[in-house]
Amino acid sequence: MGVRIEVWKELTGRDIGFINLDLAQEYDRLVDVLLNERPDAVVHFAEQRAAPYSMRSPKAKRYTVDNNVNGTHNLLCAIVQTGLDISVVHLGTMGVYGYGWSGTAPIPEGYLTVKVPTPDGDLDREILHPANPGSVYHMTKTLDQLLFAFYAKNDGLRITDLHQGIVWGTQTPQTALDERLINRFDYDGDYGTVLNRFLMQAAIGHPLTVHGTGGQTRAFIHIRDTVRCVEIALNNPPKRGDQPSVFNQVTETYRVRDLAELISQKTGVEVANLPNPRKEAAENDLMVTRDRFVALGLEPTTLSEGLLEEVRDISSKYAHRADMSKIIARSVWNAGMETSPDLMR
Ligand code: USQ
Repeated sequence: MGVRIEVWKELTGRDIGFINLDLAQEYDRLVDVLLNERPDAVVHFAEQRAAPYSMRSPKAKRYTVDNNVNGTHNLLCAIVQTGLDISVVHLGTMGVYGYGWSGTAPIPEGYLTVKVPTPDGDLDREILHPANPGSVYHMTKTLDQLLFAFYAKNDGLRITDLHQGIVWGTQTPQTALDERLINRFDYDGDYGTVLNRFLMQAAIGHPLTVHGTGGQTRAFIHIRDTVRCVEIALNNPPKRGDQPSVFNQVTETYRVRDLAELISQKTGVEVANLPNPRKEAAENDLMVTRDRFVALGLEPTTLSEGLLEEVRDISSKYAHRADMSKIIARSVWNAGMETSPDLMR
């Protein structure tokens, strides 16, 4: 972190302050930081972010809930305590909606219009889309949604929740300025996301690790668009008294097996259909409404040859660091579920 901050200063002349604080544990320090800094906005990324890690053990499940839910609540409570008008932009997940619940109906941006039958006729109501998490990690993000709804209603906090899809890619225009600004690249079974894992596997000649049939359809976004979306959200906060503003932060949807086939065709690396360590639908459709960011100026980065190659090139460059024993996903959703042995040593 120290090096990256120094390099950023060297390249741009700008300072980035850094305070190492545990949001879930150090409440009083958090209040002091807010009072000293008096920020206009807080971007809240301070959560354990991996579904497989959250299912790894009772300890990991408890850590994920304690850290994520406490951290979010501490932030909201601290903002109210300071009395400052600070807007919050939170990194949520598409996984709060679950997969397949609404069939082929497009998933709306956070809220669903429903009819409530009453003895006096139907009432039209807008409700938070039903939560349908597929892991302890995703469950914490659904709990965050309730915290946001309460603090927006009770205290008038201005909150934006970004329901982000699976991030792929490694470089943003900022990190590409200097190798010392390089971002972390997770390829392991717990933290690596699927498309980056496939690209890394292709770079080292490892069979592509498709879970089950690969019929899982998921929403994706390139890392460049992630940072652009956060910028757009910061510039367009809700008003005091509004319900939390929800954006679906995704640009495209793909089926896992189609991504594997695409990469296999380009690289000649074979596809391996492995036992799925997760409890998830083997096949699902996914339609997502994602109009809000586009209306506010996002120009979606789509899956392109050049960007796929950029990830593969970076993976090849650092291939000597790959630990083959970390590639197979081994966090299982229920005790006793089957996992694959290592495919390469
Ligand atoms: N998968 C494979 N092979 C692999 C890895 C994953 O077939 O080697 C499959 C998984 O079984 C799953 C799908 O690919 O069906 C996506 O897995 P993932 O690990 O890429 O994504 P996920 O666990 O859903 O979580 C990631 C991020 C999380 C974020 C979420 C967005 O780790 O922080 O919230 O993507 S979303 O999936 O839209 O909820």
